[in-house]
Order: sequence, then C-alpha cells, then structure tokens
Amino acid sequence: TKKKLWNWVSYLEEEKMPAAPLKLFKEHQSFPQSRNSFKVGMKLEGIDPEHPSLYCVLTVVEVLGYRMRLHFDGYPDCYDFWVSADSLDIHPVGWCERTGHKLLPPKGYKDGEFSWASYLKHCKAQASPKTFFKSYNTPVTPSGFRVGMKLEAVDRKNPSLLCVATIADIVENRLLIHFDNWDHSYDYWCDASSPYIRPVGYCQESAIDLTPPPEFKDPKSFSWECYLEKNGTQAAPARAFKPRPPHGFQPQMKLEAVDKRNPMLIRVCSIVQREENRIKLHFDGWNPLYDFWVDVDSHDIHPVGWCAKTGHPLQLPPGNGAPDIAAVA
Ligand code: MLY
Repeated sequence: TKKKLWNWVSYLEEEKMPAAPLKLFKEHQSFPQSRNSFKVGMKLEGIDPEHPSLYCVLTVVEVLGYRMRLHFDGYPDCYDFWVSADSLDIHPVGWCERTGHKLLPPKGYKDGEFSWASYLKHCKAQASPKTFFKSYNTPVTPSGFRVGMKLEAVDRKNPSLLCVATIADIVENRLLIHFDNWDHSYDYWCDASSPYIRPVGYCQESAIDLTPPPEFKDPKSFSWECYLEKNGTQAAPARAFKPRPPHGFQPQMKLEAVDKRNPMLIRVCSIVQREENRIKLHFDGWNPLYDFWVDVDSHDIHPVGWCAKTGHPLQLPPGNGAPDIAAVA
C-alpha cells in the first residue's frame, strides 16, 4: 500500500482536534502579506536577542521561507539566531546612525573605527534594501510614553517580581524596559499592551510587593513620590497603557511553533494548558517533557498551514509513517 502524504486536514480529522482559529493570532504570527526578500550575504543591523539593548552588525546566512538565520559579523556561529522577515528587531544599514543608537561593530573593530561604507566595500557585501523591513512600512502612533519615564514592570527572568523600571528607549511602537540600577541583561522590548508593564502605583493599589532598586535594602523604605522627585523623573501616564483583551487560545487546539531547542525547526503542536498571557505547548508525538510555555504574542507561534504557505519545512509528529517533512503545498 502506498503511504499518503501527511496533511493538516486529515491529521486534524484523525486526531479529532481543532486547529487554533486564525482570528486568535496577531498579525505578526499570521500569514504574511509579502514575501521574504532577504538574500544570503545581505547585511543589516539588529538587536542581539541575548542583550536586547545592543544593536549589532549582522549578515543573513540562511533563508528558509519567511524566516532567516542571522549571524553576528566576526563572532562564532553559535550565536546565530532565527527571525521572521517582518521582525521588528532588525533594521537597515545606517539605521543606528540615523536614529542616534550605538551600533556595536563587528568583532575586531574598535569603537569609532567602523564605517558601513568601507566595511561593505571590504566585504564586497550588499546592504539589505530598506523596503525589505517591516519597520519601513509601519506607521508610528503617538503613545504618551517618553524615554526616561518610570513604571512598574515584571522582571521576565524572575517573573514573580514586579519592579521599579524605566523606559530606556522607544523604537516605532515598542518600549525598551530597563530595571533601575540593574545591569542590561534583564532589559526587554514590549509594546503598550504588554501584560508585563504597569503604571506607577499599581502594586500599591493591588496590595502586591514592589521590588525597589537594589540600593533599597529595606523595600519598605521605597516611596515612588520621593524617588521620582529625587531623580527629577516622571511616571509614565496611566492612559498610555493599553491592556489587551483576553486571548482565545484553548487546550486541544493545534498550531505550528518554533522549537526553541533547535530554532530552525517548526513543529506540529497542541495547546495543553492556558494562562492569562501564556499557553503551554506540546510537540505532537514527543515526550511531554519537552512541553513549554510561550507568550500568546510570541513571534514563534503560527496558525496551521503557515509553513506550507511560507515555504518552510514543517516537522511532523514522529511515527506518522510519513516522510519527516511535509510537502510544501
Ligand atoms: N536573584 C536575583 C534576582 C535579580 C532580580 C533583578 N531584577 C529585579 C531586575 C539576583 O539577585 O541576582
């Protein structure tokens, strides 16, 4: 007997489970409107995912459908990372200079020694055209947030802590959150609707402990009023925060998600648990040991059919008797 090619429609029927409806996904998770035009060898500027306050010199080293692998110029391949072509973390060559951001040069270059023009000539490389970038086509809406304003924010590396924080940068519609008097390793980017940020006074109103900056040995000695006054800073206005409506993802729904352990791979997944801002995903056919939580606005979850539409291989549940990569429709 001939084996049939795996496909989502018959798989959902067999499993008697629904696909997560398209309307539950955000624009950046859903089917893209345009193609991925980036080509291997093109250079660009982008945020280091491990150090979100740093902008670095990057090269496209692999293109797979709508996604691509980026390499830090001058650094080992082990730091390479994957993004979608519409990632807001990447910018065209010259963006840092134009917007007053510090660009970390390739390894081996001293500060002030690097210039894109001579570097591109030296590498015989091409800059990625501006029009390829999502940010190029994204209108900026005025928000009420300003750089330097204070707020209360979840420390995502220690998610039980709500802490004293500052808006360290604003790019397009995103805020860089920095924790006062901590190093930059805790920084992260979010938007005005993020569940991780709250206006000054939220903890007090909700009778939750606020984690003050580390110099306040006794948390009770911290007062926002004195702190803002002493630093001559302002609280971010409460009206600038735009809480999101609850998400509609439910257990049993299926979708496609990046495997964080090997982020080149996208696998068939089922939702096994839900929380206010996160869902727990299971890789179909794999040990539940590998189940993991992901934010509902993550760039790494996509609706059923995303891989086929964007020309990315989909990793099938093992033991399907099918080739391990679905036919690209
Ligand atoms: N146990 C950790 C907690 C660090 C929390 C930092 N946040 C508030 C930015 C430590 O002391 O290193």
